[in-house]
Amino acid sequence: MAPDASNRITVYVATESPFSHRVTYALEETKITHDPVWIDLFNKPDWFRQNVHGVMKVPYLVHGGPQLHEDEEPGPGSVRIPESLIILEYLADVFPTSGLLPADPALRAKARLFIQSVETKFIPAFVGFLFMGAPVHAILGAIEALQSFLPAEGFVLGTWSIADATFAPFFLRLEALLKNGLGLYDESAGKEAHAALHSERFARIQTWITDNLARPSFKKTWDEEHYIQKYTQRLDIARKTGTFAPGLDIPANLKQK
Ligand SMILES: N[C@@H](CCC(=O)N[C@@H](CS)C(=O)NCC(=O)O)C(=O)O
Repeated sequence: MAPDASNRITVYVATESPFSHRVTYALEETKITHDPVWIDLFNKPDWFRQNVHGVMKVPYLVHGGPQLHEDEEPGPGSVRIPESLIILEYLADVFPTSGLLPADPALRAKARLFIQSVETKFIPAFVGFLFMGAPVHAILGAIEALQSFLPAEGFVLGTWSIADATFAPFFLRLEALLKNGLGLYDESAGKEAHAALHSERFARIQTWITDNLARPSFKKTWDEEHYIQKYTQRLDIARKTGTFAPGLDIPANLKQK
């Protein structure tokens, strides 16, 4: 799906960022032509703050105008959108036949309920478990709640939609971190979480993630080895500075873990 030369889509994204991955996965899935600009989160360029997005967070979408050089300021007529979920909904609105969201209002409502559960239950539990010493049952409970949305087979709505794109990047990152023992949780809690996720209790979510991984769009946008390398780097910095990301300070007693 190609926008004309004067109506480009630019996405500012970072390879390791699960929020960015939501957007790159969805864009690849629909084959909407887009120009990615890769931001190094360890060394955010000044032009990103000055010319593009003062808040300096990714993902960030610019729609409209000609193709941008990476440090160029978007033109005044372009649409500029932060926040991964708002970007996904915007793309679904602008490209209604792209398969991002079905037309059926009941299915759209189900997608939004799933997304709300990802945002309000899973993400706080994910951050709590990985960085704050929260108990393992909270994250497992949040994943179980998401699993309960899944039909007997296929994706959240049966066919693939942005609902799947909101959660798969996080679930795979969690699996990769647990497998590698990375995070500020106790070793025993990590092993418990990993074993539980591979038990019968989570069999359905495992087939769902396998189905996501099998999609060319997901394969193209996910590099586990690269993610682990970036995450290890970030964890080292967090242990030294006490901050994992802007607004995410880690408790002093967990820094040695
Ligand atoms: N709620 C935002 C969260 C975006 C976010 O926190 N992005 C992180 C990367 S995963 C970021 O840009 N952090 C800035 C930094 O690490 O300096 C969304 O859904 O897009």
